[in-house]
Amino acid sequence: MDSNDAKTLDHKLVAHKGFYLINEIHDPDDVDQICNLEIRDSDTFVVTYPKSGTIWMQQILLMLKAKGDVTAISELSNLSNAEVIPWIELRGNREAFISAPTPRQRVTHLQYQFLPPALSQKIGKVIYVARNPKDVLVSYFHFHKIANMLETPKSFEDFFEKFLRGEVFGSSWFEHIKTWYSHKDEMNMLFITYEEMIKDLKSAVEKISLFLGQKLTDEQLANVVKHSTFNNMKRIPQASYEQVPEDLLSHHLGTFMRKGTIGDWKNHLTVAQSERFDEVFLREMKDFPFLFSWDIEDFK
Ligand code: PPS
Repeated sequence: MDSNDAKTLDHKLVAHKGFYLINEIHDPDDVDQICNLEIRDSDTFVVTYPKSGTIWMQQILLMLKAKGDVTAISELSNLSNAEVIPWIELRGNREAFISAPTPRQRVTHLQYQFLPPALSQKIGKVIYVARNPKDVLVSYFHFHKIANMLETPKSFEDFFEKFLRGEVFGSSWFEHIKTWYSHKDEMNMLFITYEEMIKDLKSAVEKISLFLGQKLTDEQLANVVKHSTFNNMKRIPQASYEQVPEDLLSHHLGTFMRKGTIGDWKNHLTVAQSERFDEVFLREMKDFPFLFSWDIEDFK
């Protein structure tokens, strides 16, 4: 057995109520308690399927809160973005949420069923960030190569099949988006896409600030945009995840901030894989009232 096999055997997913969690960093009993949390109107949950723009949204929310003043996170704070806007499902984070000061902002990859039902009574806010699933698949494949809590993919082909079967943390991309979207009108939900953020970050940031009721001047909004671009985020260690300890992320094997674009799937999927993906997509998403962007050229 080589070291790669050992890693594959050691880091397994755990199926919990039809949803895959990561053994090492999630506790199913704790995750079950999340739905009992008391929600305030001022709470915001950013909901994403993995690799859809979570850390980008963390940065935008933090910059909005700081009214565009990047020194608030880059020089003054030694806390990473993940510590300021943490994942609610990580071990220990649920309890910290209870005593956290208002406004509480959290991110989550969980399915709808695990979140407090109060969200469906329009208490608190939800920002759902969606990304075209071919790019999610590719980003997730590369992330599996650097994330030590996840199985190292045997090959792209193998990961492709696992993703389509939903045998990854987050389970099925299709179920995740369809379930959350089906509850959209019951919630205070902003549904936004990674692609529209790429296309016009300024409009996206304005939309988010309006949704959160945060009033910023044009200059402050311009600064939020400036410090949330891919290239600028890369330079902020708190935002780019380069501070994550090496035992969790093998930084020498790749970066969290990898490509940050639309259509990288074209460099990975064969024509046959793309056609198979399209078949599944058409079957699964036929009633979904939304069109995705698959190519950066769509915006040129
Ligand atoms: S995770 O692990 O689920 O929290 O990952 P997540 O943050 O959801 O997604 C990571 C991908 O988002 C890209 N990213 C960005 N793209 C454009 N602009 C900005 N500012 C930005 N910040 C993060 C990141 O590069 C990952 O995508 P890929 O395709 O791998 O580059």
